[in-house]
Amino acid sequence: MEELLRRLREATSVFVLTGSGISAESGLPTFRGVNGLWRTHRVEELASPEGFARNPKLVWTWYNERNAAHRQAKPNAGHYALAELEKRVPAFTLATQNVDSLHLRAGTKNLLELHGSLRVARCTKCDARRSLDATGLPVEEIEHECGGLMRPDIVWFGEALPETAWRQAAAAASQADVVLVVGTSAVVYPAAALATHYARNAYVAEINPEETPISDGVDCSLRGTAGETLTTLVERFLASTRHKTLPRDPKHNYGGS
Ligand code: BV8
Repeated sequence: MEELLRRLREATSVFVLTGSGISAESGLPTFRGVNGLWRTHRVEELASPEGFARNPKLVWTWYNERNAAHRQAKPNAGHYALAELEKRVPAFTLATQNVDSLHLRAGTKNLLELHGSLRVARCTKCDARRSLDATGLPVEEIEHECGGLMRPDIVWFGEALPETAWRQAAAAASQADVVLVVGTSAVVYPAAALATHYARNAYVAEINPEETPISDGVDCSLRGTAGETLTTLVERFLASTRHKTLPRDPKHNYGGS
């Protein structure tokens, strides 16, 4: 961690990519873990346009359950550590693959939701949008008045990522001095490329209790949970930079919410 701390102290721009592992300590299941969603559900049928077309009610039942769990869950120390780090570096971008809104609730400002969120439903035909609360979308309201179907505003397999979010994430990863890759199996593209191809000019640190396909290629692998490891990292970073005032560097900020 010493070298990572040194790099963070010198960094002008930090980019972070997170996956479902950062929300595990908030009680939300990951995809590939032991009780992962892809063990307990036929995800190909649920998280795909084909699955939705085949059985929209079943897909909404699953997403309404996940949405309710997201609203019940609270951001954990890992989410809060990243929100704190953002305030202490000149430029910071966090791209998440998660749709649980926990980074937003933890206070992260420059957030790119690469795979969308469960805060909104949108019509497949006229693109009408509707905010979702904890109850999600009642299955009797899936049909939209225009004849289209209301679907979750998230990215399914085979679908393109939101163009602006992707472009900003790729730019931020390419310009970053330090890249943190937290709680992702790094197997889903193009998001995983942010931690490898786009991060090739950066010092890359992975935070994950397990090895992943990118572990051999990163500069630093911190084998631990996001909550514990990020808390230690940010606490030590703050202690070593308490005297430092931070020039905000607007040119490095890549838009985002
Ligand atoms: C697309 C939203 C094309 C829905 C999700 C090469 C290039 C481009 C595409 C492809 C390619 N090869 C294959 C593809 C297609 C595909 C893909 O990547 N397939 C994979 C399976 C091979 N990609 C796509 O389809 C993408 N779209 O390519 O479109 C296109 C282009 C232009 C025009 C039209 C089309 C879209 C992919 C998005 C799919 N949507 N989610 C929903 O949530 O329901 S994917 C979903 O799984 C997540 O969003 C995430 O992205 C992905 C991986 O999950 P992780 O978050 O990493 O979770 P996982 O369980 O796998 O791992 C958890 C990790 O946490 C583990 O490592 C574990 O050790 C760790 N962990 C556990 N506890 C902790 C912890 N870490 C820290 N602390 C802890 N406590």
